Amino acid sequence: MTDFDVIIRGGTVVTATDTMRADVGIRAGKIVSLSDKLTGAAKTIDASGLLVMPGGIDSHVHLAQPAFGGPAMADGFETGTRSAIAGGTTTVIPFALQPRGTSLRHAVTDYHREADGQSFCDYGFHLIISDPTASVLSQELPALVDDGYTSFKVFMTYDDLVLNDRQLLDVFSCARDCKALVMVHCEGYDAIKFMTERLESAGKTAPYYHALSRPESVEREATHRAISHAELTDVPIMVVHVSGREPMEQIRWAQNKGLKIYAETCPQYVALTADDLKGLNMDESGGKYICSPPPRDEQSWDAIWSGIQTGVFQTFSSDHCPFYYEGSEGKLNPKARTSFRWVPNGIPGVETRLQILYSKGVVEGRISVNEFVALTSTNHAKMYGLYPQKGSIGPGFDADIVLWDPSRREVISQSLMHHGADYTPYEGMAVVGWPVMTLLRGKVVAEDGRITGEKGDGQFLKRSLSPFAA
Ligand code: DUC
Ligand code: ZN
Ligand code: ZN
Repeated sequence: MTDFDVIIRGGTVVTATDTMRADVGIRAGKIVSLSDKLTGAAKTIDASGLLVMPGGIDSHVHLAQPAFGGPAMADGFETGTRSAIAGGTTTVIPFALQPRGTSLRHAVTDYHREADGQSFCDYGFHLIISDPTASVLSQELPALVDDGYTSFKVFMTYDDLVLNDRQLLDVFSCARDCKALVMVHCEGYDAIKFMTERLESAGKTAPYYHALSRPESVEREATHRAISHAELTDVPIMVVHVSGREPMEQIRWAQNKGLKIYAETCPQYVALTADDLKGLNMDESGGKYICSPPPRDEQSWDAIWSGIQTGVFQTFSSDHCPFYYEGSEGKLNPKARTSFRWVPNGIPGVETRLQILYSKGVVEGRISVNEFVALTSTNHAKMYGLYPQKGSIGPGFDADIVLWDPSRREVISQSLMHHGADYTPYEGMAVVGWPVMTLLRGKVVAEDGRITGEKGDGQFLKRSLSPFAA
């Protein structure tokens, strides 16, 4: 009889608050002991020279979701979660999207069908509300929140998803009653439509014009509007995928005013720029980088870092929203070649999120390793009702762990990826720091680029209410 199923020996344990030399003892999928020296396990993993950190939690990924008005996604649950564990992420929170005119409960059932038995990592669902009818607001949402779907997402743009101001206010007010947390996509619908039509009539249809069709002012205006609606309805909100200084400053202003406005940013806003979208026509690679909000410029990177360093942002998520580049379902599909307007919006990134933040953040001296853990794991667990089951290393937490080689140098490339997409937007980026082993509830599910877990290892997570929504 051994005391532990697994001991992780000789590593440096890093949490959001502490860094310590300790062995980690695991039993029945849970961390049960942290101590100077542990013995007596069926399996011992040598972590000398490695950081032992909580598995990444990526609270913003899209899997098996029909495109925002276009082709099928490159990742369902099998490939998307396989990519997650290869990159050191052990929990993802994708979205169950309500198509207009349908019930949200049906949408949730459909997404469960996609995920159940297919997932390599644990998962929950946020609810995308595109049709806030009286019955959705008064019956479906309260019942779904009770069932563990404790966060919503609403859009201020996209033909099929946009909510008008009255609808936003109705959803915010419902969230206040249900104690759910609302994530808001802040870009103004009419301004984007106006700019898109103007650019197209001037023949400006190449991928780069996607960025010009939705400049930072469009995001700033919508961010301010969402904040004002949140203030009016007295409800906390999470502004997702913030791309640059102007929206960030709106959030900082609101936070300084005492409003409960939270914010997320993503790798593309510290690693890509609108120049990546440049290309004379669709055959050049610009379309690979089309996502919304679009990447801005290097001054925006500095602004985002200042927001990270001063606590404006609580979470760093991938916004993994993968489409193929080639082929009839890809960003180069025939209709998409006629204008940037038809290129599906989104890029893959669940597998490279941690490496980009570690390299640009910790290695380049912008954040501490403890802040890295907070931004990639702990804060997501706290924000979305998974704490203290997930998000740290200590007795009682699920043994979701990434062993991290802090000095390993790699160059990100499609050949290393496990996602379904046929490219990575970060191709050629040199990074320092790489995940070498991922454990999900005590089981080794990825090791040095090899997947050792199985489809179906991942479990659905019924989430508690967010303490940040209260
Ligand atoms: N919003 C997202 O959250 N992801 C991808 C595209 C988008 O508009
Ligand atoms: Zn969005
Ligand atoms: Zn997204």
